[in-house]
Amino acid sequence: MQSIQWDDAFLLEAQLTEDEKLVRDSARAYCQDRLQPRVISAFREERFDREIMTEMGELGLLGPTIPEEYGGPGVSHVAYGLVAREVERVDSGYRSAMSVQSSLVMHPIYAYGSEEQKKKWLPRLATGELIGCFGLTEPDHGSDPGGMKTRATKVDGGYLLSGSKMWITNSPIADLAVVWAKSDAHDNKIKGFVVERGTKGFSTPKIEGKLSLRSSITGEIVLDEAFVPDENLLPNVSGLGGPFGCLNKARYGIAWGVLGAAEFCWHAARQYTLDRKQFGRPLAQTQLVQKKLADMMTEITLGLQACLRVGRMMDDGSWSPEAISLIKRNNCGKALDIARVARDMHGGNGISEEFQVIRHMVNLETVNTYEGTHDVHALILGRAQTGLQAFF
Ligand code: TGC
Ligand code: FAD
Repeated sequence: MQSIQWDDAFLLEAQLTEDEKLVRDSARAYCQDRLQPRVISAFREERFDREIMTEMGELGLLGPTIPEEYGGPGVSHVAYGLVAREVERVDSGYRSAMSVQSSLVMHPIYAYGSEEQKKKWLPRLATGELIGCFGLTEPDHGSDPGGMKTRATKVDGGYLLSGSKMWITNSPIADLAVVWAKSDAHDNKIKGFVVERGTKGFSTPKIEGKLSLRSSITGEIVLDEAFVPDENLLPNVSGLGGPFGCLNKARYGIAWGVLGAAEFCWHAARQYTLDRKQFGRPLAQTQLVQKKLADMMTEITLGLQACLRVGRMMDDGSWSPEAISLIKRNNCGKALDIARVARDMHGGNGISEEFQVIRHMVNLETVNTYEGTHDVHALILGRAQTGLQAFF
């Protein structure tokens, strides 16, 4: 028997390999030393600093699971999750930039691209020299991407892409966009295209005025007969399984990431209530506060253990998309609840940028929505156990 380690009750640390701990430690040092000092002003000014991508690239944080021959470090899915947790401990917006590049841009090029495409783009995406974005959602098709209107019309030597994508992380600063469109040359099936900056008819207006995820840049993708050459079609995938294959990876990273944000809020609430006295004693010495701290400790401990389990399943090939939906949904919902309660436990200070919990709280509203809303993942889990489709 041992006495409990309050911030690691199930000894997650002891379940990691030495390599995973090394990756995590280097990510943690970078995030605390370089990202944390920037984030309050970045959020206030709605600013994403472009150099963050090259800094992350130098440390091997972009495309962590991509093999070395294509410029990635080729580490485990668990290591990738640990990186997401450290980045999101600082801010969900920075984790967004990292996970879009890794899971939604590098992964599809790696998994569905030709050898030439992998060699051409992956090493430069891994260093952060190139930034990518992922265009699936449209103004009228969010939870139901299968209804997308964006079309690829076959012409001599390539395709003309027309349509628009909405709410696209990184699009205003992206050098290339992985765009999903229905192709007339492929029985109207969904195909993936890499659209390069500078293409005529391709523009990426910024979406202004977000009150959540303000340290991440978000935009549209507008395609007005944008010509994409044949060699930019991702040849090895067709149908919705293409984008969903990428979402599996990104949703998995998010499940770890949000617990980093939740841990920040939990630790902040614990310290604040230890320090703050009302009615002559620390707030932490009241039953209501201890119950809240106990709930935070429980949900975070359980959530991390679930992430580790699914990460090991991804590494040994026994995972399922529904297992990822389960942790994405659970951990986002729990992290959002924890952030809201931590905000409350800070009293008036809880609304100040200085204490940071409200920034995590409003960020987590987005994370609970993107990559499949909380309720859409419930429908995925409902279908998995009943065999009945309840989306429509
Ligand atoms: P459904 O009939 O379920 O499936 C159609 C085809 O897709 C395949 N599939 C999957 N394949 C791999 N992994 C998965 N997770 C898959 N889910 C489905 C499926 O096998 C089928 O293949 P085939 O060959 O038989 O055709 O499709 P549906 O139209 O009924 O879909 C329903 C639903 C709700 C599950 C789905 O559309 C959904 O998940 N909606 C949520 C949309 C979403 O997550 N969008 C994310 C946009 S990207 C984003 O938010 C990035 S934010 C990034 C950041 O900043 O961090
Ligand atoms: P809707 O689908 O209109 O949903 C609205 C509400 O209806 C939700 O509560 C939902 O749960 C509910 N609902 C929907 N269908 C059902 C149903 N059948 N039954 C019951 N309830 C239902 N997309 C990308 O492609 N790339 C990106 O990089 C990207 N980045 C994003 C960044 C930000 C900051 C944000 C906010 C979004 C981003 N998205 C991105 C889009 C995101 O994935 C979508 O917002 C999300 O999938 C939900 O789609 P929607 O906004 O159209 O909402």
